[in-house]
Amino acid sequence: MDPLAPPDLDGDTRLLVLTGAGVSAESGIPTFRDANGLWEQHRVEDVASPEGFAADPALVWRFYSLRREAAAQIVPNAGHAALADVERRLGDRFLLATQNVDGLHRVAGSERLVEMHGNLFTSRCAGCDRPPFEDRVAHHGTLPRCDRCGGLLRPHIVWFGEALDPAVLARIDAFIAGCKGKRWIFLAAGTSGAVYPAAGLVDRCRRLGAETVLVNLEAPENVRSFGRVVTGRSGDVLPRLLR
Ligand code: BV8
Ligand code: ZN
Repeated sequence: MDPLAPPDLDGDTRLLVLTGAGVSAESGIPTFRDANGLWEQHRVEDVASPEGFAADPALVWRFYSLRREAAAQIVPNAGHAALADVERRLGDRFLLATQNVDGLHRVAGSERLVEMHGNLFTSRCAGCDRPPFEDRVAHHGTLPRCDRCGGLLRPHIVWFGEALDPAVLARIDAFIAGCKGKRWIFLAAGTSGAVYPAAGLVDRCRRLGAETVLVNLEAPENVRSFGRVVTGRSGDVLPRLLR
């Protein structure tokens, strides 16, 4: 069998996609857990947790400001484009849940998209409940403060130990509920399956009858949960698999 034979997406088949840092790696954004990944230079607890932010908000703002500046120079790759194309073909039979915070899926044209872990170019106030707002500024040195309450601004990112946005989880749950009794596929691309609740999606979808496909550079922690594994670079594999 052709390892890149496209899954049958005709008729009424639904497709739920989960992407991770490996999809953006092809655009030049470092992943988290690969060699010289982001977590090699920083302890997760120091830069991606509420405790870390409370202890040293300047360090956290430096970490996210550097990523904000780097991501602003990056363009989507063929993997992002392939996902935007298949969304146009499937319409409401498609949903993309990304763990990535770099915004590249939206730049590539994805609209049926939920950002599970937030967005690099959005900030919110840690001191009041003003709505999150677009913020492309790199805050080096000075700590940005809310012009309403004077509280500290923070990146609108889901840190470890923080709950995901209930609205995001509700959109994923609604899509999965809509697949009941239908033929559907869960496709994960470029993710190490290390972070929950995102990493738990494959088992949940498989138990509910989905075909499960993984596109990854190497076998991740939860590789055994997938019915089909296509090893390779997401920028090469996704355009061919989803053609
Ligand atoms: C929560 C923001 C509860 C930071 C991130 C069970 C249930 C619920 C929670 C937990 C649980 N068990 C443990 C927990 C706690 C924790 C967790 O999962 N810890 C892990 C480490 C064990 N989970 C949480 O804290 C979550 N919160 O559930 O809270 C709660 C409930 C109610 C009330 C209060 C609390 C929050 C998790 C979100 C954390 N934030 N991001 C930031 O981005 O700055 S997670 C972070 O890791 C990124 O978002 C990233 O997307 C994510 C996963 O990493 P990957 O995307 O997979 O990237 P990685 O580098 O790991 O892997 C890349 C893969 O790509 C590799 O496999 C590589 O081989 C491959 N690859 C590389 N290049 C390519 C490629 N593949 C293809 N092509 C290529 N070219
Ligand atoms: Zn405020």
